[in-house]
Amino acid sequence: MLNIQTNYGTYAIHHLVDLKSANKTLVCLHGFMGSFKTFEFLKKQTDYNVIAIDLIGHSFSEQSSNKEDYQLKHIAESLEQIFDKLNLDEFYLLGYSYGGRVAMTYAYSYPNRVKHLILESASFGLSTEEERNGRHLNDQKQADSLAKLGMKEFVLKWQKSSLFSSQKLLDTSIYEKEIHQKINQNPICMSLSLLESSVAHQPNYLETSLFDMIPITYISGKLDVKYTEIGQKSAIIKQFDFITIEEAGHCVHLEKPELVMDIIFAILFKKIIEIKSIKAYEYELDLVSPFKTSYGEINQKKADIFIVETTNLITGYGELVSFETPDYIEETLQNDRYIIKEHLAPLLKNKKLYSPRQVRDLFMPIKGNQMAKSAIETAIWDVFAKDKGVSLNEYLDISKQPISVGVSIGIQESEEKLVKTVSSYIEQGYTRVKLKVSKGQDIEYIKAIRTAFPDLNLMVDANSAYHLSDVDYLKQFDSYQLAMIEQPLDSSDFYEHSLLQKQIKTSICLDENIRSLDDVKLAVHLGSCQGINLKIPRVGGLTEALDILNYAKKKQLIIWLGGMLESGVGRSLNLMLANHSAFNFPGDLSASNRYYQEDVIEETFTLNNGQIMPLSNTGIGIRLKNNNKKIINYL
Ligand code: OSB
Ligand code: MG
Repeated sequence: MLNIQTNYGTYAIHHLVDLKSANKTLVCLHGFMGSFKTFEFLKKQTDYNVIAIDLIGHSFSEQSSNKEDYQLKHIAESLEQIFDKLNLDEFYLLGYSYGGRVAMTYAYSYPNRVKHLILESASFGLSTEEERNGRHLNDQKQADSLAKLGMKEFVLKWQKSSLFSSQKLLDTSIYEKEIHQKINQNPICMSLSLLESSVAHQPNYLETSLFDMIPITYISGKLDVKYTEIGQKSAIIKQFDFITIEEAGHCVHLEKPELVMDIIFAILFKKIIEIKSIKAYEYELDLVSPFKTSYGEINQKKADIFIVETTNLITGYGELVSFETPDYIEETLQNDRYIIKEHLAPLLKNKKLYSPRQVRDLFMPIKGNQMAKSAIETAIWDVFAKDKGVSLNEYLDISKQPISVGVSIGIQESEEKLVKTVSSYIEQGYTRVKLKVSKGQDIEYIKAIRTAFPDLNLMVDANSAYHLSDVDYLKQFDSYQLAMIEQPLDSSDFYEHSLLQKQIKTSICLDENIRSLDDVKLAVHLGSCQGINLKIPRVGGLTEALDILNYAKKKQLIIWLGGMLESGVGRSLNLMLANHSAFNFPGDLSASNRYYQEDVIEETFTLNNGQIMPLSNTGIGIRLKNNNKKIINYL
């Protein structure tokens, strides 16, 4: 921490990451009752320098009792002196709420050093004398309330504002840290800040030339209706970029730190993308051997590979994994093509994207159809990683290591045939075997495998073959040390699974009915399962998958990565995620030769000591083989 004396008080300056002189610098200004700690989430990155300044009267800056020090134009003057002393000639300026108003005041008075202004949930100012007077009276009331209640009660009352209500959904530890930081401020200084730095004493920047002087980006949380409207309406009159984030309130950086980080990165490094086209190739892939489940058998799988191209000519690939028949879940390939063409692709038209995480937000008006969404969303993750010049592994900050994998074996003609098949997979090095079962083609098969391979890490997948009335029948499974039984009951049931789990010892793992983080929460709270098969496409893409992984880690769930008989495109994506630290069981990730006669990508995944290595090139790392297929236009 550095203390810098100015004409209007001494300020505390915090370098949040190791300073590198060659790097760009982001200066951050916190909100009312906040501190430099607001921006600690930016410590995770090393791409740019982060300087957070405690505003006057806040945290480590001077607890000044001098009214003048709190006037916005004097704060701006102090900041100019600070930047001068730091020899900071050029920087990006981020201001949250009150800090956003300080940032505007500074940038308007001293525009030369500011490359770009990023405003998070900040008011531009009021238009009429009447509004300003009203605001002043209200500030006075707040200050009186602070004097009467003291810091703690005042903060608790302050937090009751609808601007912050969504924060209560955060982890209690995060929420309490936020409250604690505010309670520790000096009440006299907070009162001065409230009164002297008020919106009542600033111009309405929408009526100034600020927007012609500096490029501006405005961020709001969609649940904060007031500031979202301010951003939206103002962006129509003035030249600036407006971004609103779903499922976040006023304090966007607290509720969606990754998204805010991505937005900052995109602005600093000019990595904002626009989709130019979406196209697809339609493949028909022949399986090396038929895949039989409790609901049907296939010899061939159709796979559409989506190709997303940006205006700066980056190409991302995503796989549509749905089946032609709605027998695994209700989604079908034919319908997904329609959904992408008519409903998803148009949502991306002429949109600036700062983060792959924004795609889930953009797709939110369209219900369900997760696999359709995932095909496009994952292609856009590929684009962003490529634009940054790193593998998706690295982009997600997941280590690149060989991954222990399992194999999913379809129902075989006979027990002898099954033992042979399993034996050959074990010889190849697979560390976990999953048997597909259906009623009648189960116990004898399990028994045969268990007898032949007493120590094998073995599990079964029923794909909804049983009914709750089969509970006594299913109890027999408990004698075979199965790691788990996947989706024994209906593909949309949670309740009966919870009843079943109470009566059988074998852990239930849910697959078909997990379409979102909400589904995982429901399953956990009902006790429907102990494990989750996480398939990126079944939950609508990588953003939701990552949220599920973070939740699973906190709840210490058994979680592993499932497959959809993907071609090399989807498989490479799966392998990029499979080293995520939340996974704790080998996934359905097999070598290329287990699946198709011929794959769609140049690369092959081979098994080495039971492990597969993710690819290393940028993005998902694949190159599509040349083909003479017709290309289908979606956008
Ligand atoms: O239920 O997990 C399933 C494949 C297609 C459809 C459903 C399922 C499966 C698998 C995974 O078992 C096979 C794989 O991709 O290795
Ligand atoms: Mg399954």
